[in-house]
Amino acid sequence: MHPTRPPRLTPTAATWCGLAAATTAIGTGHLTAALLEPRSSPFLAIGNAAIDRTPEPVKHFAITTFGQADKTALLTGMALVLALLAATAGLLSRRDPRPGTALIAATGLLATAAVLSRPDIGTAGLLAPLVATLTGIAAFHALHRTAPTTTTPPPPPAHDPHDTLEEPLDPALPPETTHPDRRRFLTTSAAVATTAGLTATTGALLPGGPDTDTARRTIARALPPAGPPTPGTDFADAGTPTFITPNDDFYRVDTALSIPRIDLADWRLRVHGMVERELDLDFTALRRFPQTTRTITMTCVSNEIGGPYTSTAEFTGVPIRDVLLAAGIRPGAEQVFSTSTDGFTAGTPTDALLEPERGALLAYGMNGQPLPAAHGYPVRMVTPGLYGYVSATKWLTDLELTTFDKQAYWIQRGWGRLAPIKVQSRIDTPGGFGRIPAGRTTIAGTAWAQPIGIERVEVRADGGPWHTARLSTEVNPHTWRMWRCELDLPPGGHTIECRATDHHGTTQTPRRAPVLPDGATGWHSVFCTTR
Ligand SMILES: Nc1nc2c(c(=O)[nH]1)N[C@H]1C(S)=C(S)[C@@H](COP(=O)(O)O)O[C@H]1N2
Ligand SMILES: [Mo]
Repeated sequence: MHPTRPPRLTPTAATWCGLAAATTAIGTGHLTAALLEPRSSPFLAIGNAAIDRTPEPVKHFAITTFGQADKTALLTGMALVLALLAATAGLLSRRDPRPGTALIAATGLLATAAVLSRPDIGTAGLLAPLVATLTGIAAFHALHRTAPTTTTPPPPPAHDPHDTLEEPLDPALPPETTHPDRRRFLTTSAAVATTAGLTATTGALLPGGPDTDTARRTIARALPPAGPPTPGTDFADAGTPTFITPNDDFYRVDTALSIPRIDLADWRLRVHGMVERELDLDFTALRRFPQTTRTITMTCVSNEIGGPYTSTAEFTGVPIRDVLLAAGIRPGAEQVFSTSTDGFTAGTPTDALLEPERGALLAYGMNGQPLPAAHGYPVRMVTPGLYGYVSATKWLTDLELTTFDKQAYWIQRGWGRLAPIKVQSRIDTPGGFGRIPAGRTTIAGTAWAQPIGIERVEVRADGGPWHTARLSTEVNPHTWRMWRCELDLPPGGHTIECRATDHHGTTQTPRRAPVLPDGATGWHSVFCTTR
């Protein structure tokens, strides 16, 4: 009699055990986090840790390729990797649940480490990854015990049927799938799948954070209402953006996978380091400084030539300068090192923040509304003329006056320490590879050169003479200007180019440079066909 081989789970059953257990773990972990401390979600913490550790070129690729959807892309990728891990855990455990259990536990440990690496997370944050790991293992065992098994050894490797250590198949022993307790397996599966589905959806649907509505109304009362659009400040009818970007359309770039939710009552701004006296301001104390509203165009260093990462809003807040002067700056404090609740940091030259005409703000209002959560609620920095990564920390809680020895988030990753915005212009219409009627054609677009301001924009077709474009009314040198120009285009293919000049006479260079390390240069060109 042939020795009977120990029963093994069928591959399908093994894969199902792994996948169902992993989904349960993710669901219960996410729900526990949503109830206790949203930032401790194991799934999101792994994603955040991945963002912080992603090599710079990949991160840049993600921002420019997926744009505002970069986070969805990351989460989808993570879900795929986790599904693969889960299936592996199942398939490794066809004979014995221990290898899969070990893999789930190891992933749980990884998630715990990821949660702990988030700033500002107390020990309560440990509960979510713990619950996830334990429920994952429990579900795995419950399913594994009742799953259908087979006594058939795996077929010998296809490449050489003789090169195998497996004993030959006994023709007297036909492949046989045994299912000791089909009913229990089905009920367990249904229970596990329901738990996974319910916890994941509830976790995702819970607001996951403090109720900010009342606080938002308080802030809203302090804000000047957004004024009517100033006539002549854009050529939206010709295809440019509107001069003021509605909050919902304002570009968003940050490393936060889940948007930090801050309770205004808990919010503090600490000003410390090389100062005469430390400040610890709550929102009421911040509001005692004089309030101002300034129209500012923000620009991201990751904006490619012709790219969309620039927007304009009326920001309301208090001048950073006033707050810094209240703290008293000691000599040698080269930079103001700002920190957000989610651990992002930026270093802004102290001198830039002290220039009265630059007018950097600690902003809490945006276009007459309290700052939207995605744009830094309750308080963020906005500094005209500097790219956002060195000057626009959202969810701000800490300003430290220090030297440039201390390196902020993107500086550690190879980006430039000083990041003045470069003079730029962009063609908004016609769009690239557009087909338009031949003859008189309107070319229109956007130009910016904060904090100096746009003096002139020129346009040309097919390398011909430059034509000076008509500019929209200048609101202030810290904002973009729209331009338009009529060109005669005969039928055929045309390359349109534009270049801007700032009020100091600096003209945008044609030399192409990538966004790394301190912002792209070059002329934007679009190719269109006229008929
Ligand atoms: N906390 C935090 N603040 C941040 C960032 C971030 O990743 N985290 N990104 C910065 C960058 S690179 C830019 S360009 C601006 C973008 O601000 P917005 O998303 O409101 O447009 O925010 C800055 N402030
Ligand atoms: Mo940015």
